[in-house]
Amino acid sequence: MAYHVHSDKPYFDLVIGDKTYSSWSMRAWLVAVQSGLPFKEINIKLDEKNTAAQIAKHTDSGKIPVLKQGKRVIWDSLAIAEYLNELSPEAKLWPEDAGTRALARSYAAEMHSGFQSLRSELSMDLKRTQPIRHMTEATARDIERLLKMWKDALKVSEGPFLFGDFCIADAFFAPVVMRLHHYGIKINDRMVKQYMKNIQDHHGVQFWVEDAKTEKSKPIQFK
Ligand SMILES: N[C@@H](CCC(=O)N[C@@H](CS)C(=O)NCC(=O)O)C(=O)O
Repeated sequence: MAYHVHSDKPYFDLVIGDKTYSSWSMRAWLVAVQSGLPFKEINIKLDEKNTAAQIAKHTDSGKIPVLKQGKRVIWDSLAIAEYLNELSPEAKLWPEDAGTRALARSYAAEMHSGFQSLRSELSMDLKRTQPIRHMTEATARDIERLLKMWKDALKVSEGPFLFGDFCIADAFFAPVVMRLHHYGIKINDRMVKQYMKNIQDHHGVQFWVEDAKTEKSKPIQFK
């Protein structure tokens, strides 16, 4: 996909995994797209014999996504998102109001460190077409929590995204929206349904999903 690599002079490189499976990569990539800065994508196939060696060329952390800018190496999706916010303040990657910004950061942080059960049982798979047959109570609780958080935010902002305009918190929840969709989780709330549609219609998400369709990858599980 060309539009985020259009410049001869990319501002940074972003090392990411398979678009079909790598939810952490998707988060950082969406923030990168939203930053409006041209960047070059470096793709690594996950779960291959040489994956660790490929990742080690870019970071000692053993994980992607990784942002590289000259000698600077930033790893972990949340650190990358914060750095992009500093590189591109005009993109308003966090809400402008301090209170709303703090709340949006709480949302992103909870997604970043929580929802373990949901993440492992509904591992992101953009090629999945089968609804989930059985769900543990822990995952059902995670989904309940998630929907409550989204409803609370949307009631105040009235959309189109959690805090009005698309922000880092939305990028962090985008892979979960895809999971709920691909695992056939029934959503009754009108506002939440509309939010999920808005995420899926976001230009960055659409580009990501299109790229995933053309990707050849074997089924793997990442949380
Ligand atoms: N907390 C990290 C998690 C990163 C992570 O777990 N990435 C997975 C891919 S989605 C990875 O690099 N796994 C290494 C491997 O599969 O070898 C972040 O936010 O960036």
